[in-house]
Parts: sequence; structure tokens; C-alpha cells
Amino acid sequence: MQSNPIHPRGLSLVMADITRLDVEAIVNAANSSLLGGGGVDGAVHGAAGPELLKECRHIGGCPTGEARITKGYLLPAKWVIHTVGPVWHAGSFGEDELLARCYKSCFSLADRYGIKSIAFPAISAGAYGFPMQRACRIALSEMKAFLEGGGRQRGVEVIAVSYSLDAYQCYQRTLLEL
Ligand code: AR6
Repeated sequence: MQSNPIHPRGLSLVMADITRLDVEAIVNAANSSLLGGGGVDGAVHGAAGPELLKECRHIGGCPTGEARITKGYLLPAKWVIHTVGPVWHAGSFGEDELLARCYKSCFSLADRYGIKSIAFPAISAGAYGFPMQRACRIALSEMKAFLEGGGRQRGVEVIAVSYSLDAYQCYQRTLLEL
């Protein structure tokens, strides 16, 4: 795991497989069925084991921009917060707002469950086609807003996880600009 605490106040950037992180909650970039898929969703279900899918079946899906919480089962993380990012359609269908809403929905669940450490993948920036830099800026803005709006005072740690060096460097650059 590569990490660089360039932002020491509650926010860190790491390059890692999110399923291996020893945090209280990891976020899954799911689809609206919540029944699994590829990318980080496939990795989360693979590492958590079949009990996760069983619990997800009972939830009955999740609309874009919202989030649902389950247990982490075989993951090191106690909780998985599943959120459904928007599919990128050239940016003219409210994608930015929907992506921001994903982060807000995750933070709101994290608060409700008293979660003190939460790791996010780059929601929508894989199969859903959201441009990485734009996704990165929205992710980091929402993370900062949450921390500055009381999350930091409550001792919550937020981790932005990248899965490639390119993504990691994009987060680094974007964080310096914010
Ligand atoms: N750890 C951290 N980040 C990861 C991992 C991992 N193990 N695996 C992939 N990423 P994606 P989306 C990064 O496609 O764009 C699924 O099929 C990846 O490099 O997982 O929101 C769902 O079921 C990228 O930067 O999610 C949906 O149908 C980021 O995670 C759809 O894909 C998000 O990529 C959701 O698409």
C-alpha cells in the first residue's frame, strides 16, 4: 500500500486494493441491483464471501446517488457502504451532482453508524466512465466538506483509495489545487 499523508487533517490518499484495508467501513461502487458486478464491486463481493450477497438480496436495490449499508463479513472492514454512482453521459445529465450525492449519502450513513474510518474507491471512474480528474475533484471536495463540517472534530478518518498510479497521482494533484 502506497500512502502519502499530504493532508494530515483526517484525509489521506492511498494506493491499495480497498478490500484489504483495515478500516471500519469501505465503500463499494455498486450498481442499482446491489447484486454484484465487476471492478471494485466484484472484488468486494469476492473478498466478503457469499453472505454479503445474501444480505444484499434483502435490500432490494439502491437508486443512483443513494447508499445502503451491510456487514463486511470476511472483509477486514466491519461495514460495507454500497453506493451507486452515475453512468457518465457527457456530463449533461446531472452526473456531477449525482456523484457528489453518493459521497454525501455514504457520509450520512457513516455518521448514523458512528463509523470513524471510511475508505472510498473512485466511484463511477471505472466501468461507469466518469472522467478521473473530474471524479477526483468531486470526491475530494465532498471529503473536505464532510471533514470541515464536523467529521474531523468527531475524529473521523477518510481515505481516498486509488487502484492505479495514474489515479493516485490525479488525487495528489487535485488535492493540492483544492
Ligand atoms: N480497490 C480499489 N479500487 C478499485 C478496486 C479495488 N479492489 N477495483 C477497481 N477499483 P468500478 P464504477 C477502482 O468500475 O465506475 C461494477 O460492475 C477502479 O480502478 O469498480 O462506479 C458495478 O457492479 C476505478 O478507479 O466502478 C457497476 O455495474 C474505481 O475503482 C459498475 O461496475 C471504480 O471503478 C460501477 O462502475
